[in-house]
Amino acid sequence: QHNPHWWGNRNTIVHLFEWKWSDIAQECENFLGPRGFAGVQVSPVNENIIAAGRPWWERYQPISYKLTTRSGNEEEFGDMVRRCNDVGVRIYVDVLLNHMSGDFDGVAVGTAGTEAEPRKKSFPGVPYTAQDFHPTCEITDWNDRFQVQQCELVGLKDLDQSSDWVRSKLIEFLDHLIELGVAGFRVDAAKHMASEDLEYIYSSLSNLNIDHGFPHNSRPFIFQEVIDHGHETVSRDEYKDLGAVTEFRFSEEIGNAFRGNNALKWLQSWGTGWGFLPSGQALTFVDNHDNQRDAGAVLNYKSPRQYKMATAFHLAYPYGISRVMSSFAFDDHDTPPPQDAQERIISPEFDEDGACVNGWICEHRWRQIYAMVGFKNAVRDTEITGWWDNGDNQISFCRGNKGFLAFNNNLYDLSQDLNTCLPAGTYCDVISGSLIDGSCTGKSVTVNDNGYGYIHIGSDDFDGVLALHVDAKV
Ligand code: QV4
Repeated sequence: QHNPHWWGNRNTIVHLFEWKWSDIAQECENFLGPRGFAGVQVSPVNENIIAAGRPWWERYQPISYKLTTRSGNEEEFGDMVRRCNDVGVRIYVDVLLNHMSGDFDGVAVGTAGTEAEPRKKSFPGVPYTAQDFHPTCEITDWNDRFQVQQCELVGLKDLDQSSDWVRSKLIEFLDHLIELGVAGFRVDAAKHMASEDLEYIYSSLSNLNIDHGFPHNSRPFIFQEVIDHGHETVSRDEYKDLGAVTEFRFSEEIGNAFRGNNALKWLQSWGTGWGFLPSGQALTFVDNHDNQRDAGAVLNYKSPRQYKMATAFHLAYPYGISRVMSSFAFDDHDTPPPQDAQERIISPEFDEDGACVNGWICEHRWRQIYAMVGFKNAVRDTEITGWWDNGDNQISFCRGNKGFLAFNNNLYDLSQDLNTCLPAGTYCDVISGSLIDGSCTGKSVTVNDNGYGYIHIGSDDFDGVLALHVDAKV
């Protein structure tokens, strides 16, 4: 179930982390559809515990499968899915099949008002009782398959997916979302469930809803969160044939390269040449909602220059199923999403350039990022050709004769004639500006009859990347 069911030539998924359903519906109509985004990964939709201070991660602690959270209720969710599908933007839901909530003193009340007693493994809203869970134990050895798959991930009550009852409740939940028109699922903590159990669940799901424009017999797209740095006992390979798998090494290595820990020239063999999963099985990202919060190699919005370069490379190099992150500002692991005094999530607000201003970062609205979403659509189905590098941190390449990219991550200028592979003409660099009413607000590059153009990226230019494509010809 590897087909994301994209519409037309679209290519890129955006994770609108913690957004409300009504805001996503508007974003599909006003921004994502017009800009050519293919789909949205939304935060968990089912009822969760209420944690003090409302950290984002409370949504990873389910209480029931009622579709009421701080993002909205079932009616708002259904309205969002329909409106996004109407403008060719697919919805993928982050689903928690591995566990319910962690310990909570006394009776917990969820976001839909349902009561549960997590310590007793009692979730009457489903209902689940203690017999539906694995016995409690802690994961201390991440290379012990039993512990990883049958003990509790950070104390979250671990469902037994081999049980018929648990399977039936999970399938019912997912089928309900399919009925509402979603195109697929991000499966949280997939590594913590046996692949045979997941195979049973995925293959039991309904086909996608034809009333939402999906062709007959379309299978739900599945992408599974499996963190595999390369030497894990429970490996990505056990899951990759069931659906796509998050390729965490992509995120780590692209961060390393654009932080300057690894010369960009080595990116020539990017993808399977680096030991990553086959392209059609890899869900790729520069950062996700977890690893953007960890220190280390991974880049996030707090290093904007390198982040934009890494994202440009991610979207320009033909490898993987691409997802871009759209964050809210955070100081630490527990920072809640932008909320008001009553702890209701607030809607994003935009300045005159369309950038978010009130605590939402909205990387997907940064010109350098949405322009690359357009680039990826424009060059779809072309190969990498004409690779050039300076033996260090300056590189360029073509996507067939439809697009050209150059990067400068050296501390000196890139200034020379390079093969852009493009038809002769003048092109607008969609990173430094935009093509508006036929004129370019940023750098322009004139390509001669041999496909060569003079490329300049100063070491102190605002951005270290330049991108040309056939849909932005002056
Ligand atoms: C605490 C202690 C535990 C103790 C437990 C006992 O830390 O040691 O066992 O109490 O009750 C929150 C708190 C965490 C707390 C836990 C249970 O942060 O301190 O445990 O709740 O009360 C998100 C957050 C977690 C959060 C969790 C549930 O990241 O911090 O835990 O939601 O709210 C591995 C997995 C991978 C996983 C990744 C984080 O292989 O699958 O760790 N990633 C996914 C999601 C992630 C989510 C979960 C899994 C859980 O992407 O966002 O965790 O659904 O790599």
